[in-house]
Amino acid sequence: CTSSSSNSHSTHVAMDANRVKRVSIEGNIAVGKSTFARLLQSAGEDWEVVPEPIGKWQSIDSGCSQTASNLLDMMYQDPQRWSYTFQTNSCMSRMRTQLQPPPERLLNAEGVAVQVFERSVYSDRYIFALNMFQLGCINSTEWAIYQDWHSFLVEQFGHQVELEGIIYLRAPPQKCMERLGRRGRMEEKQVQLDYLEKLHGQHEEWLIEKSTRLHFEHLTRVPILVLDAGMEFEKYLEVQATMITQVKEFFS
Ligand code: DCP
Repeated sequence: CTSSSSNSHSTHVAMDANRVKRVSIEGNIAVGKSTFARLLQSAGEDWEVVPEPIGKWQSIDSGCSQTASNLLDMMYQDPQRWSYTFQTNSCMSRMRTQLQPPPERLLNAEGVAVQVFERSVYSDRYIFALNMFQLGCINSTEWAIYQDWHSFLVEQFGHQVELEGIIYLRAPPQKCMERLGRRGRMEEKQVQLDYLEKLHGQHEEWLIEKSTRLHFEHLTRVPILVLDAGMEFEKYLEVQATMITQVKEFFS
């Protein structure tokens, strides 16, 4: 089996890392991160929204078989067997996305570009991987290995994976459950409210109570904007406008 990848783009600037502002949108499964990211994109700011590479997790080409594997599905079907593999893959694909330089056209007059990500390498670790470890789906050996390579990579990439801000879309787990049901992603059909409650708890500990033990000094200083995503903001223009104003003020 062979595989290769390349991420060089001639239309992208090789810019000094500290001239890119990276912001991540965090929040429970199905809270509406993609919807909110699209809203931000259309809000007129020159921000690049970088979607989560979920399609890659649903279709992994091993190069050795006729059909691609759906690792997201495998993880939900047999979390004990596949959680470590899934978390490794999701974090690696996100690292790659987070390291992509923004297109040149996004530079503002001061030579700064803003990139908005759906989630980050930090929620991969402090929300999902940690949760799977606490649930016993990642064992202590896997957890030690995960943390080791995660810290190593984040430290090696330094500024290139640091965030300048976090937007936390906060909503009751019950609301996320309803939205999850409505969107009907095949792989998530057995997700229970209980699981969303645990993930909600992880978000709260990290972003509100600040009791999660973080391993990166810069992360303890990142400003966090908490937005109430309990309302159906997709439907209501006034709610959208208020949220966008809050974001603009936060980053001005
Ligand atoms: N996932 C996971 N572990 C990660 C990242 C994601 O298990 N480290 C899973 C949870 C979901 C799917 O991947 O089943 C996508 O989750 P997200 O919450 O990141 O994205 P959504 O598409 O649910 O976000 P939203 O509906 O808020 O746009």
